[in-house]
Amino acid sequence: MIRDLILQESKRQSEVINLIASENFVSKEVKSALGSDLTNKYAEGYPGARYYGGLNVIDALETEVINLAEKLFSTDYHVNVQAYSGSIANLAVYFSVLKHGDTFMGLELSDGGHLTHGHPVTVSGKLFNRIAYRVDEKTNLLNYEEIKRLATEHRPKLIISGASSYSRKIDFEKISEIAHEVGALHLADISHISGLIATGLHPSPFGNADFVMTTTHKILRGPRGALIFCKNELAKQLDKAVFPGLQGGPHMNAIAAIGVCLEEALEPSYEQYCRNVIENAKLLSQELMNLGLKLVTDGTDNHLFLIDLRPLGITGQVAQDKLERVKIIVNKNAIPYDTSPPQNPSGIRIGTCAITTKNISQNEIANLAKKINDTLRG
Ligand code: DSN
Repeated sequence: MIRDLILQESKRQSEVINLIASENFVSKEVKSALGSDLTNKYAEGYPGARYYGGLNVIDALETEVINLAEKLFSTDYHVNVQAYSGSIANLAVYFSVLKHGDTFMGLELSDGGHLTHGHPVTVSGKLFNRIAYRVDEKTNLLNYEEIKRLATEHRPKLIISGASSYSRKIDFEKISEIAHEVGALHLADISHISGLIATGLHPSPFGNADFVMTTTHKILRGPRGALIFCKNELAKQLDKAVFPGLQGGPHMNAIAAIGVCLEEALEPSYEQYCRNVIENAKLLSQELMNLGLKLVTDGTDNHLFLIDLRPLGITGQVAQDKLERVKIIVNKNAIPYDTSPPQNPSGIRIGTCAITTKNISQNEIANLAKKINDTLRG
């Protein structure tokens, strides 16, 4: 029964056009590592300091994955490769430097931030005092002056940059500067754009930010998991926050699969893939605007953009359902200063990581834009 359902899902994935900005398709090699014998092994602890026997190979493997992560991002930061997911990785950073009730800053969810950046429904919002910063109401761009004003007023211990639905470049250096001026640390959550950073297509937070976190299953085309980087003086407390603070045994099969995706991302073809992701997002967004659709910030610098559905008089849920009926998969998404509820917001988010992996052509993108436009208006 489960086998049938897995096959059904594979079939579904092969029959639709996937425009979900955070999804992708992994290689056979990544899948093979995920399904390998490494899933049988417990490995609590870190290389050279474990609590079980039989770990010689596992130690070599985890050390190699760490080396690959440092190489891909050209950094000498400490790396932890064990976090089960981005949510846990962010939480580990918080627990490594914040105490219950401490203040930190993160981008408002409806403006492109992530739930784990302190939204009140999450543990990050319940345990800590999150001050949300917003994008500018007119331009919908990050307002660094306002971030600085809030940081000066609230004196947070940590400022988080990074987003799940922000289509423009982020000035990580500026945010590090603001954080350090008020005595805060800076966590750059680069989950959505890590590939662009690794290939030099987006300015890097490394060298300035104190922590850098990325999930591995989006543009990096790896398994579900995360990498946490930090300046070396923060390494001990970060590792302790991951294990034993939040997690038990690491999922060594997932860590091996992360290693495979990092090896793939170190190949020259990965840079071309990332260039194509951006080019396809720019082309698709331009075609949609030519057809009269309204986009938040009128375009994109990266792999994603948001369509503001208000001029069409439909909601995000309606748009998502209409598109799914013609086999185009998107997610409903809040737009900045959205007055509609999150369950039925005023926008949809579109990303090009998955269709670029499937080698979509420019002609197909023009046809796709027409189909999206016709469907939304139909
Ligand atoms: N849920 C992911 C996204 O879609 O952006 C972020 O974790």
